Amino acid sequence: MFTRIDHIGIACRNLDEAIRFYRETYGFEVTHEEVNEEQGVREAMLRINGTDDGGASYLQLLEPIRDDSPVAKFLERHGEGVHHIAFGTADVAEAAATVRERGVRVLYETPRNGSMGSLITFLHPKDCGGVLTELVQARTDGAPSAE
Ligand code: MC0
Repeated sequence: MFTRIDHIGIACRNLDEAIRFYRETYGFEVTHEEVNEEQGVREAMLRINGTDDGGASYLQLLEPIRDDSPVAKFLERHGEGVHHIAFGTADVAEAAATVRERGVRVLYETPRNGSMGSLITFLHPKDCGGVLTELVQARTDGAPSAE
């Protein structure tokens, strides 16, 4: 069902400072930046490695653009740090249905738009041992846009 770690999402208060840390400390470069209005974030994707399913694994740095967004609430409660993990799949709707059948709450009825044209959904952290978990169908997996 899942074929890679698609990304690890990291909540930060200042995206430019976080990007600088990852570049100057580890040499990771930003391969993509965008604003996702629906999710309330400005984000940067740092490609770490390719994966044998033809996709890639990234670090995703997330800065909130609204005080009522999930990342803003997380920062207020927990401070900066790992916000979620994301598994890559060739079919996010099918993977979500399978996980739902196994008793985990899927947060979206239908997949929404994620980074770089991907389709995404989230699993409730309280059903996943305290880990907010995202499922990602990358555009390279043949994902159509949710719009
Ligand atoms: C909240 N909780 C978390 C958590 N966020 N636990 C682990 N990791 C997180 N990231 C816990 C809280 O501590 C709390 O537990 C309980 O969940 C309820 O949290 P809340 O913030 O009071 O309440 P809700 O229900 O309003 O929100 C939680 C929920 C929300 C997970 C449903 O954050 C959500 O819908 N997240 C999915 C969307 C998202 O995170 N988007 C941002 C990334 P206690 O024990 O204190 O009650 S966007 C993204 O990543 C995109 C662009 C992409 O990848 O392409």
